[in-house]
Amino acid sequence: MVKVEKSITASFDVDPQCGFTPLCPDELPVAEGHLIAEQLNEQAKFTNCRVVSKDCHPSEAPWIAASADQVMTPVEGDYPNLDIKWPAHCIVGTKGNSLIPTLPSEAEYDFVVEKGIEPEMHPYGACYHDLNEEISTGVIEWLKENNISQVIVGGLATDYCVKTTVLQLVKAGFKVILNMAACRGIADDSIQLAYQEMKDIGVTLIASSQELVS
Ligand code: VGL
Repeated sequence: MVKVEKSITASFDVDPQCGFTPLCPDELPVAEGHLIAEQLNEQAKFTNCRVVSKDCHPSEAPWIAASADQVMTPVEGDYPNLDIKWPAHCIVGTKGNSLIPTLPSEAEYDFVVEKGIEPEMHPYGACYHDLNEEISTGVIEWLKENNISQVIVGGLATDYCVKTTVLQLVKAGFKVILNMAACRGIADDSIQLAYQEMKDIGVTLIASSQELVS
């Protein structure tokens, strides 16, 4: 069991948006992505503080793949904050951008991170707007101001935005618990690598919120 002290712990929902679930099959659907909501709601019961990050993308950007065969190929041109191409997803004002319906409304969260609004930026982690991790989204500062030292993380996708956010939080000094039942990922091999990478830097991996005690 993993003991959690409510007053110093936050629950962090990484990109739990319809665009990463089978509810939006034309975006970036992660298998079973919509099923994470229940576990995110469970883990939040062990905290007084709930944070969410959202991909908020424009409809046109150099990283948007024009066809399926371009997905995950390198972005060409001088774009220091882009790496590979992805299908269009989580575009502001569309269903894909909205939170999975069984989660709280955005207004009910204590802090909301919006990232990826600029066409030439496509960050994965929720803590920085840029890949070099120089432009803060403000969430690390906010958590510290609120005396949070431990974070329980879940979200989409395990092998991209969740992993990157977890690494950023560890680097910033937080103790991180990853709730695996509250995550789903894109590819099995990269999910396993992500788990290993997180374990190696001291993240506590739990199978589900049932391993938490207050
Ligand atoms: C994500 C790939 C592309 C994620 C976002 O949220 O994990 N993955 N964009």
